Amino acid sequence: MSDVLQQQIIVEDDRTGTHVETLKRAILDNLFYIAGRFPANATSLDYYTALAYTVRDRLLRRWLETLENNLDRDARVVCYLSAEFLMGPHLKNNILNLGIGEPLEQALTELGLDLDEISSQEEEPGLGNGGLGRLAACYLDSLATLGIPSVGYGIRYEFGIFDQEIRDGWQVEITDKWLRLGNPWEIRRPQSAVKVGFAGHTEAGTGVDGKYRVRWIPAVEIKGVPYDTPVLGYEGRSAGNLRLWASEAAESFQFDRFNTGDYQGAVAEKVFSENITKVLYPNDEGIQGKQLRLQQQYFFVSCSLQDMIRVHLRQGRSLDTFHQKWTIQMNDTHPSIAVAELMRLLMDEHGMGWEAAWEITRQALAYTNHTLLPEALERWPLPLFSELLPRHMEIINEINARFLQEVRSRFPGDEGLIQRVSLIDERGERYVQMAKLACVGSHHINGVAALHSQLLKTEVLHDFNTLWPEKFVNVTNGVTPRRWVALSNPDLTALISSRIGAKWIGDLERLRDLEQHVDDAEFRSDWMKVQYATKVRLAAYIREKTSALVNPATMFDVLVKRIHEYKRQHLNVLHIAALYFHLKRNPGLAIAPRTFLFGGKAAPGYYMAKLIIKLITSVGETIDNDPEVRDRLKVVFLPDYNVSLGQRVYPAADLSEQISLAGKEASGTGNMKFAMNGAVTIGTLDGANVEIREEVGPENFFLFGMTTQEVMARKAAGYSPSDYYHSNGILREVIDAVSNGVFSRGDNAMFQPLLRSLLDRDEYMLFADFQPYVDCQARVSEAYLDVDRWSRMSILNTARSGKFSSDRSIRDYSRLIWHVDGFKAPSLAES
Ligand code: F58
Repeated sequence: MSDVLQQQIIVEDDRTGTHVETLKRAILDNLFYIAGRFPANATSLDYYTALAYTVRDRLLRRWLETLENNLDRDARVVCYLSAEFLMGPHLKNNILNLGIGEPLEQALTELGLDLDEISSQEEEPGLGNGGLGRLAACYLDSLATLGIPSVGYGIRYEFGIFDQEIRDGWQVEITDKWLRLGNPWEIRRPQSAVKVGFAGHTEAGTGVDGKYRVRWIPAVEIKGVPYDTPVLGYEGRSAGNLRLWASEAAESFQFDRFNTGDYQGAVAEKVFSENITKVLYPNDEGIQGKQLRLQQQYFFVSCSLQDMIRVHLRQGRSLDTFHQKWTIQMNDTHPSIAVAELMRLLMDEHGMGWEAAWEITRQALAYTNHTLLPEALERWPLPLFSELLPRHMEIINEINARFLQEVRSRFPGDEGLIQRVSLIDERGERYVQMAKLACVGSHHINGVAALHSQLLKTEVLHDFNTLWPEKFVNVTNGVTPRRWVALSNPDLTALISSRIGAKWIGDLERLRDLEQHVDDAEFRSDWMKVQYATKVRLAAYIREKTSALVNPATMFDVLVKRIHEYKRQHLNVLHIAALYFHLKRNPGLAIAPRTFLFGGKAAPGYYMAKLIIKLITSVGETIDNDPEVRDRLKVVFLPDYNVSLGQRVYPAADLSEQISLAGKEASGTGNMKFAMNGAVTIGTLDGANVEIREEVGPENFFLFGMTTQEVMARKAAGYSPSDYYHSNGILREVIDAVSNGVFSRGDNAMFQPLLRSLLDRDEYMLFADFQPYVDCQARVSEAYLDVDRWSRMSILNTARSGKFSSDRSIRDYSRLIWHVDGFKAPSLAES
């Protein structure tokens, strides 16, 4: 055959083609037409914009095709209502899911560009605090991957979670301006805007049909404008939608007031409206919200429900079938006002009677609980609630009256029960209790790990379990292996795929096939080499960001998550201090040198958490200044822990610290990300640690600490932390050192609040778990010195982490709660 005939002629659309030449043309085209630049004077940011649009063009077709397809299939839609979606950077994730990594890298190389440099320009959308928001993002990935029609509904905060800087060892918060440079991934849909009311009063009367009707006349009305972000599934076969609402003024300002000289009054409504989605509350569990928080919650819930109803009616359906078409998952209680709002919309806006509306509401909604901390259960002072949402207050009172009536008839005379389950807390100042509202208004209630779901039934929601045991199910959390392994850890991904093929990325149970390679010395050695290389990369990053020098040959012992007393970062610090004194006394000791890495943000108003950060950095500084120990121990606090940093950290960890007090962490999801990447866990029997240990095997997990039962028993018997202080010399030495200013340049006042809380109360029982933790850490050190043993443990952690894919979680939700199934178009290669 002649050369001319052999040459394939490729005709591709510049917006969808994926061959190298087409991609190069598309990037340059977008650089010119979108970023408005010639290559000669384009910056990395310009190239980021050009590349982002090039990738976006390619996913829009799949996205719109999926939406069409869902319409044709008449499929049930999962609506995931969440006040937070912590999506992480989009660019590389979309490249991965589109499967265009190779031609794109080549195109960029030929253009003299570097993907890492370009993608580092992307500001990550930090629209969440931690685990709960990130879980929502993993679930959208899996819903799209499994081809389940889905919409993630949430809030388009103008300012997401603050950026964290560390100055003089303390956390400093910096405003997150993620939209500053634009956001190529979203599409504003002003034609789908809806109106949301606040405050005002209600009027009861008779509708045109002669039936009793209530009208709510809000004092203010604002506009919710949706912004859509396509969420592509793995292999690009289907996609979902993330629809985030931004608040705007219904009118830009009131001309009548403006004309009469009342300038401030004229714009007051605009300011009120725009404030609602201005900023994400950076609160951690337990810190109660303010009025604006309730406004945010109601705002996005109302927008989302109105959106569903509009689509439903536009498709020519009757609202009697609303629950058949839409299944709505409430991510914690933040969207639980949906119970009252759906009732209001069905009754007041669409003329339905109470019974029918209640039936539909209950069959449409389901509730996921994410916390066992009693202080974290949301409740709103009744006066605040009824002023802001007077109609919803009436509806909730009616729901409550009917509910309590039902309870009375089932459990006559049990007034204690009535008081405990009432939606309104009547002891002293009155509150609306949102978890109870969510329970009453939902067809299913789930916890997020087996232990957590069990404790919900026996403790936190015990009475509701007595009323409706059939409502309670468990869905153990999961994380997406696309972002958390394939994207974060490309070298490990390549190594795994070289042995067992690449199908595991879409079917994580297949990782089990790695087990048969665990006895292969060459494989183990390759595994450890990959691990070492990721540590070298993280060390370089740490050096660049903090100027700290980290030795990649040491064990990387990592604790990254929000800073909270129940998560016990300070227990880790106590161990480091104990090790420090131990090494000083025994300079010849043969222990594995360690680098302790910490990361996480403290809620700005949570003083104790901020003090814990200061303690970590202070111990780190003392060790750095001690030539006797600093080659064997190193402590680094990684500033600004977020999704991007997580992607660097999980792959580089040897040891994963999951050390919360048993019964406090609902699940944890970082624990899963570590295990998938081959880190071995040191942990308590808390949250999903229990299941991780079950899966990977007790011999591949370092367990310590009290069980939940032991915690309860010890509390009941009267826990006295000072007994431990007096009877344990190691603990006493550490506590005294902190107290005497050994780690704070002689300042013996700085850490007193923390020490007092430990010595007086120790709510999270660090002292009780201290010695078992120290002993367990000694076993870790010993195991780490045995490379053979450690590499086997590491491989088996990855091989047996299949259960923790969010694909499995979404299948569980689909089977147990949503009753939906997926449909996938042929893969891009097949179509
Ligand atoms: C977390 N909750 C749980 N809440 O603590 C964690 O165990 C679990 O794995 C995760 O949810 C996912 O199920 C959590 O992240 C928050 O961030 C709330 C945000 C809004 C204010 C209260 C805390």
